[in-house]
Amino acid sequence: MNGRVIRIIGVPIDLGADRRGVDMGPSAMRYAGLNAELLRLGWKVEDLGNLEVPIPETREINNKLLKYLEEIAKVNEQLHLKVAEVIKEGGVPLILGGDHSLGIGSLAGLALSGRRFGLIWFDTHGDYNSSVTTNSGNIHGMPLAVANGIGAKELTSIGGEQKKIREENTVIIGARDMDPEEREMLRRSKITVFTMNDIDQRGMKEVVHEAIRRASLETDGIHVSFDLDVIDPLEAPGVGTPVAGGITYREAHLAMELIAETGLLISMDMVEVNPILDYKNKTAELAVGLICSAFGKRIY
Ligand code: Z70
Ligand code: MN
Ligand code: MN
Ligand code: MN
Repeated sequence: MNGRVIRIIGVPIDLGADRRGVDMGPSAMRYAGLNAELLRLGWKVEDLGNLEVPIPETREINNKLLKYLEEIAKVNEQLHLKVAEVIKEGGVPLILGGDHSLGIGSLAGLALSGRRFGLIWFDTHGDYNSSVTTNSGNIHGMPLAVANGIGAKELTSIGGEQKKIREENTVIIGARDMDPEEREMLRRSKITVFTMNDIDQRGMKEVVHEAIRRASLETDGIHVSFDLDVIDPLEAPGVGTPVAGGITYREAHLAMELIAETGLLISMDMVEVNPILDYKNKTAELAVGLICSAFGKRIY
């Protein structure tokens, strides 16, 4: 298609979530044929393998408001260096999760690379908690806040002290489950939140057009962070945190196709695939299909 190389980085982490299993997400997506599908689209593909991530059974929770903080910080330290390196070499990082705490490292890496990027965050959740607002202590509920400079210093300082995103260029799509104080924090920010209500009222096409417009204002690329739990659990049962009333298979593909058409996609996270809860790898296959749509696959 364009001779550029997609570099796949697996992050088999589930320390950021309460439920085990999303650590197997990278394997499930590879097993679903990710690399071959991307090659078929004309991309060069280089799989960099998985980062080394400890399993919870070998660790202790030291802080109930920031569970596995040290471990998660360490993984994201590694991840952000890899992401920055791939971008500086002209490649496109594709980060496979794992829970969404890896968003801390991918955004820090993008920032470190020096690219001016916008962000479209597909998620049921706001992921805008901190130790002050969290009810769970799970760091996968915090990455967007961390990228915006809010939260534990061990996390916000990865890739430098500065904020990693610009609020004006940041858009959440598909929100339907936010904690009360998290919602207030988001409201006070300049981040745009398109909820399921917006999608119902305006349609996915219009919502994504508006998201692209905002993410591309004075930037030179868009990062997509895709939490599979944004999709309705009837169609994506294998996710870390299933919540009823999500976007459809078709809306999700449409969104990825509209983003592909812009030619602005510079990197992508695909997170929260949980093979334990999945049915015959259905959700991982959906994830691979969405990645392909985002990277230019057309029906006709
Ligand atoms: C909740 C929390 C979350 C993903 C769950 C949920 C956060 N707001 N994120 N699943 N991907 O625990 O902070
Ligand atoms: Mn949680
Ligand atoms: Mn998330
Ligand atoms: Mn989520």
